[in-house]
Amino acid sequence: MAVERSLILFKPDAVQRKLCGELLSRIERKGLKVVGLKLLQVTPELSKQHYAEHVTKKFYPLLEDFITSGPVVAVAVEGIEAVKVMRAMMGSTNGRDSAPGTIRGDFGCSRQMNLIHGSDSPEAAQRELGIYFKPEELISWATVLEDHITAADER
Ligand code: IDP
Ligand code: MG
Repeated sequence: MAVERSLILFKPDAVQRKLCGELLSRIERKGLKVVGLKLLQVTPELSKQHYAEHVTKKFYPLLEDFITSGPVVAVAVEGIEAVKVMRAMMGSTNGRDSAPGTIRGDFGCSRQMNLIHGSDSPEAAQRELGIYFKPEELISWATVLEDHITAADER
């Protein structure tokens, strides 16, 4: 199975609500590996680049206002099928519909202010990681716990 990387953002609402530690803790406890991490301010230009697929949509101006309203935490997450695993942990887009146990289901009740972004495919992840991280900011490292997180035939 493929080891993937996903671009995760803790959105401005998560930073404002002091939930970054909780969200990072969930990622770590799941067994995923953090290979990049930074606090940054998203600019309107960066928002348009990131959300290129949504720029022409009616809700985009509100999304840009929201994502540029304060700092975000960008996290590069690595693991077997990391894209799918993160999307499942995040829950569906609207926090009011997200299942309890998911990040959006446990902490959110908004469609827009839904705490976290996660790439929706390995191809999107590659593009988005390139927007938020320079190659040298992504660090490959080995964990001694690997043997206790996945079986040899899954790697
Ligand atoms: P996703 O984050 O679950 O992949 P997308 O449909 O890709 O959801 O939308 C990107 C982001 O835009 C959402 O996470 C949410 O913050 C915001 N958003 C999506 N749909 C709406 C809407 O109808 N109104 C306002 N904001 C929206
Ligand atoms: Mg999306």
